[in-house]
Amino acid sequence: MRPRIGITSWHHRDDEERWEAVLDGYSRAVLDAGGLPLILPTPHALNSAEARPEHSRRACAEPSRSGPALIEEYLEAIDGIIMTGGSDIHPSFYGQIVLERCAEIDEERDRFEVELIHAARDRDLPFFGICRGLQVLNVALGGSLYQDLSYRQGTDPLHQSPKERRGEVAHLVNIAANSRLAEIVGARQFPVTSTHHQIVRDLAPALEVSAIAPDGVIEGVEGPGRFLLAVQWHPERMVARHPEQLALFRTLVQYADRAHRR
Ligand SMILES: [Mn+2]
Repeated sequence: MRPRIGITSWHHRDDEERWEAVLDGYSRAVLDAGGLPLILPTPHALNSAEARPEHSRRACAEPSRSGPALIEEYLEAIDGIIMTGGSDIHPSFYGQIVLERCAEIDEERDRFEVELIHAARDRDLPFFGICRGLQVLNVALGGSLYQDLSYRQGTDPLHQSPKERRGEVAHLVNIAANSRLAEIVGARQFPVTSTHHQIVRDLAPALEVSAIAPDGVIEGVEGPGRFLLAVQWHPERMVARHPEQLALFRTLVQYADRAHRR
């Protein structure tokens, strides 16, 4: 069996219905890299108790403990995780109030993904974060964010590039020597897409910077364990024109394969 890669998903609600979805670039890249993509819906079991008004006023920095059994079942079913892009994590997770330029927030997904990160760390499950996935990883491990790039002096507005959807290059990143990322991509500098409007402020103590933009914005992080890596750009949107980006997915799948066979 191919190594099974869990892919976190986005959900959208209107008055009557709720969708669970994710851009197909993630699952295509996992398939191309030799893995089996499995989309992970945000569990409703985590949400029901939290949805009550008396709970919604509570600081959401305290993660829900109502669904750990379900998260353990998810982790039993997968060998590695891709934490995907999406909306902004609630600033209370890193001790801030919501500022004016903070965008859409999905607290259900925030709670699920923060718990998923801790449970995956307990199992040393291979983890690859993309865009929001990098930000949630940093916050879950004790770091913080700028809620909008305009709140950080000297930040290039190009990070929020309208070309993103077409997978077009927005800026370069410089890769840290001796990092796992440098080993994977075999380069010290390369061009990336960029559509994020939030950026890392304080890096979580367990993480190290592995890629940085010319204006100093953190674009890649990695940490201890079998495989813990995250990037701020969208490799799943780049693989068609920049096949070297597939190496990131291949490496995740290789480590997931070892996890699978342990
Ligand atoms: Mn960027």
